[in-house]
Amino acid sequence: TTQNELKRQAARRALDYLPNDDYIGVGSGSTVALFIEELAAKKDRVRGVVAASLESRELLEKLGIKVVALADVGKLPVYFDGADEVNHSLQMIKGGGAALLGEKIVAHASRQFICMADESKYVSKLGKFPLPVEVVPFARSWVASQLVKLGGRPVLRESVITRGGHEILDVHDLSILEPMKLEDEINRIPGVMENGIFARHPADVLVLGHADRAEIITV
Ligand code: DER
Repeated sequence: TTQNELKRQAARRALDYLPNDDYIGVGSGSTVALFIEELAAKKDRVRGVVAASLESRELLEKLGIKVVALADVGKLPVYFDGADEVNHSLQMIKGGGAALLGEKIVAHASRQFICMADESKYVSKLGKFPLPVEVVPFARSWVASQLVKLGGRPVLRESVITRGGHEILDVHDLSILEPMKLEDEINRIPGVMENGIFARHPADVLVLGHADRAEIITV
């Protein structure tokens, strides 16, 4: 079974959480792309979709699924997104797709967060995946020095400017023992726009793709 089949397994099962005739939010990545493809067959059940990333918005529009702005819908009942890592408390590291600022905003504007991932993303401790940190470009070097003090090894993600006009530092070698504390600590560094630790607002449900089936994990 290829990783893509595991992702599709999770994406298909995540669709069971689609509300009837309501708005939903979606994030970014290849698993979400599979979810959007599966969603197209049920698009008349969806009143509108808030896309947290430009790539997802383009895919939704290509498939004729109605896209709406967060400002027009306020609170969303449910948000569907992938993750780079998710631990057993359903706290996540996200940002592999450089859309973490939009994703954290729409996730917080949603009542329920359904995370969909292939089994390789499920870990006991976060931090093997380098932590994406979105920074204001002119502050980049100073922020990097502060992240080194936290025990990280920041690497600038080459030729990436985010939707908000910022850069991404991928921080290696962090041992993330207290995800919530580190999420807040990094966001307090002046020049940091957002970071990829989703611990304050973990997922409510994890749909984990396995070869033979999708597993539902809640905390
Ligand atoms: O960038 C993100 O947060 C994405 O959700 C990413 O973490 C998941 O990407 P994948 O589904 O392609 O593995």
